[in-house]
Amino acid sequence: MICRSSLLAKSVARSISNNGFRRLASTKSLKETLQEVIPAKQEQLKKLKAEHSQAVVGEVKVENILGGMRGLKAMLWEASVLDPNEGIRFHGMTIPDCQQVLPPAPGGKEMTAESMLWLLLTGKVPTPDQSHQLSAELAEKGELPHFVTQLIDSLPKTLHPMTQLGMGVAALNHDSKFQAAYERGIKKPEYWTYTLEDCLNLIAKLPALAARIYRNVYHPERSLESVDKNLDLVGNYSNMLGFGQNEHLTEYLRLYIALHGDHEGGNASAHTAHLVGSTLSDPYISYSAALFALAGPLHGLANQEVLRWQMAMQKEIGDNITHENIKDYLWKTLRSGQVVPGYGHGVLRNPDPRFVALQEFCKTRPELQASPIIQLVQQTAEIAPDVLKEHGKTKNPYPNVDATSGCVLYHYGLTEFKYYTVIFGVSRALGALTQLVWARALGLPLERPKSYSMDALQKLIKN
Ligand code: FAM
Repeated sequence: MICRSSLLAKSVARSISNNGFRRLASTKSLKETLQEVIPAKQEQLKKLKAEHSQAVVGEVKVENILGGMRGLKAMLWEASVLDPNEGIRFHGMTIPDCQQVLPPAPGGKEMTAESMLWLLLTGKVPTPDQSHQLSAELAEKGELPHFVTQLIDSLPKTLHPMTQLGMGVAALNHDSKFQAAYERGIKKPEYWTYTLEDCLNLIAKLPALAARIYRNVYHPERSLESVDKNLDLVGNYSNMLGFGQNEHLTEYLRLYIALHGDHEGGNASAHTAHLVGSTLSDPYISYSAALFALAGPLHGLANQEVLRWQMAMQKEIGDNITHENIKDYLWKTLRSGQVVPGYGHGVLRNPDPRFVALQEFCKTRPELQASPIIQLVQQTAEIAPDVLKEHGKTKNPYPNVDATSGCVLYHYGLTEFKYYTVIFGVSRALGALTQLVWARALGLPLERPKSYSMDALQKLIKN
């Protein structure tokens, strides 16, 4: 299977290349590949500044200022761009493109987190060898320092797993190469190499950290597997969570983590990482801050909320699941002033292609098709858009990725839904940390938008 999928990845990547769309990376290492692509991007930025600094790409309306900056074109983000109608593209590639060409883990079918990370960082499709070498490099760096395991083990198990994750990630900055180099007084063009080192080190350690939190909070009686040098990042994560024998769940996690890796820059977690990183904070504390943005119910916590809500619906409806019953429950949620979790989006105006990709995964597995909670999620997704349209507030009445991400975990036995946002946090590191490398490579400045009070705004409008 691995040979077939490797060959497929190579041939598809070449055909994409022939369309002038994407180039298969050479045999170079990740750092060498980056070294190769950075000068052209630096040149592009220089040209943009020199030739187009005064070009107008949009306008700022009062509604943007009052409306959480929705829709403002005000951020540079290299790895992905989100189109309101068609969804996310990673360096121009859609999710199905990525599923076709990004190398899977040995014996698996779904793209690995490493191959997605390589694409996000370099804009190139890695060869299977490159992806596996990156897996080996990450596994080599994967164990946690003793003081972090002590810190995590000392936390009360009643502390939310996301708070624990953010604390653990922040503590890892003790060993930041970027911070140490900055204190030594390195030059600006060298910033990105130390940032890359920190980012890879952090991504490598996230599975051990996240799995330790899971073990401590939910299964303190279990021993923890150590990092297996022969496994990919997600293979190790699944193994340390205690699901290493469940190949279906491991494959689902691979897909989920890769396609959740980046969603352009304006979402709250990615933006937070960028903002904090723009002060030259190291990647650990920048990403720790991002995790606390992710922990809000309107953002990453939605996946925990969806499952809680769907199970409450299941309990109330019982075995009598009908179109009318689901519709009534949706209205009951809306009339009580709550949002329907898993629906709506700040940018998207169509069903989320990540939702579609996860649904496709479900369709290929009979056990998932037979699962009552997955069936309920699917039925809800058919009914909710019309209800939300009739309700009339939501700009996007369609399901987002979180409408479905948790129910598959639940079916396969990862039933502790308070933990789900941690998995999102492991995933989102791929994109947010990629941008930190690019921000240093391009020498992006401190982020500092201008704010106004309402009085000052009214004065501005009058003038
Ligand atoms: N259910 C009920 N009302 C909703 C709604 C939903 N799913 N989505 C939006 N609305 C309401 C919203 O609260 C707002 O009402 P008010 O005018 O009274 O404040 C109105 O519709 C207009 O909102 P919008 O412009 O359509 O959405 P926003 O850009 O303000 O917010 C979301 C976007 C995602 C925060 C919002 O759709 C929401 O709360 N969805 C439910 C939570 C959720 O699924 N979050 C996960 C998002 C996901 F992509 C992620 O980050 N992982």
